[in-house]
Amino acid sequence: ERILEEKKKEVEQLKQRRDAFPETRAVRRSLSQALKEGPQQFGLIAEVKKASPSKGLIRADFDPTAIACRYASAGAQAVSVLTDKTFFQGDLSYLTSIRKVVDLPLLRKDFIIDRIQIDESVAFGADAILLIAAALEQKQLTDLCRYAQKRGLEVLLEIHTEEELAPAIEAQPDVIGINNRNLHTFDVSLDVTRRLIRHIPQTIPVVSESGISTPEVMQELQTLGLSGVLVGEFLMRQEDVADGIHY
Ligand code: IGP
Repeated sequence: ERILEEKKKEVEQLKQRRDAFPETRAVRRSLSQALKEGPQQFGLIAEVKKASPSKGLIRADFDPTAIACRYASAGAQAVSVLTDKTFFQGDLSYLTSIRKVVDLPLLRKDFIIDRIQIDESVAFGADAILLIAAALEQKQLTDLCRYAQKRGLEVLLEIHTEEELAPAIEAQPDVIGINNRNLHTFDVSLDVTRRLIRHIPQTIPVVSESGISTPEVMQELQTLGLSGVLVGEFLMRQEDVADGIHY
């Protein structure tokens, strides 16, 4: 709730300052396609994440472009970039600087509640955005999803409960993310993925997010029919982030 309050203020400021965002490149990388390019069609979205509300500072020696390069050379299929400043110590400029050195699809990880943030994501070079079912009403969810797709971005729609399943499928995102972390309590359990995956049509690619670190878990998730995983903290805690990536 605190994060969303802060986002509303940011959006208001953004609307004040608005001098149309410059048009950027037309060619975008597809996140959903990239997932299929992983070994056995199981993809890794590697996250650039300096800090979080649940863990505080995760990595002191933090160089976003160097980290993204290591992810790319170690074989990740996509890079997730935290752009929220206040709670995750991220920055929108990381998208632009990573774009210059890495050719993988870039997912903008933030709390998107307004179309203007989608225009901003396009301008800063994102290929995909995150939408969080728990943060949006059904109408908003569907509207933001359509709008992003119209602007050429893919949408990764994140869910955490059974109740969020139907609205999420209704919105027709490109990828569904099952977040193992409860955003209110910060509890993490892989059971969330084990439970929810059974109810999602096989035509939609699904990734499991949060708290993933071992090859055994990756193997299990693949057996359950997931298309990939999104991993942040575990990779960010390796001295060389590439050391965390092994198939
Ligand atoms: C990554 P982890 O436990 O591997 O660092 O988790 C990712 O799932 C997490 O950063 C995340 C997130 C979010 C961050 C999932 N949903 C929404 C910000 C906003």
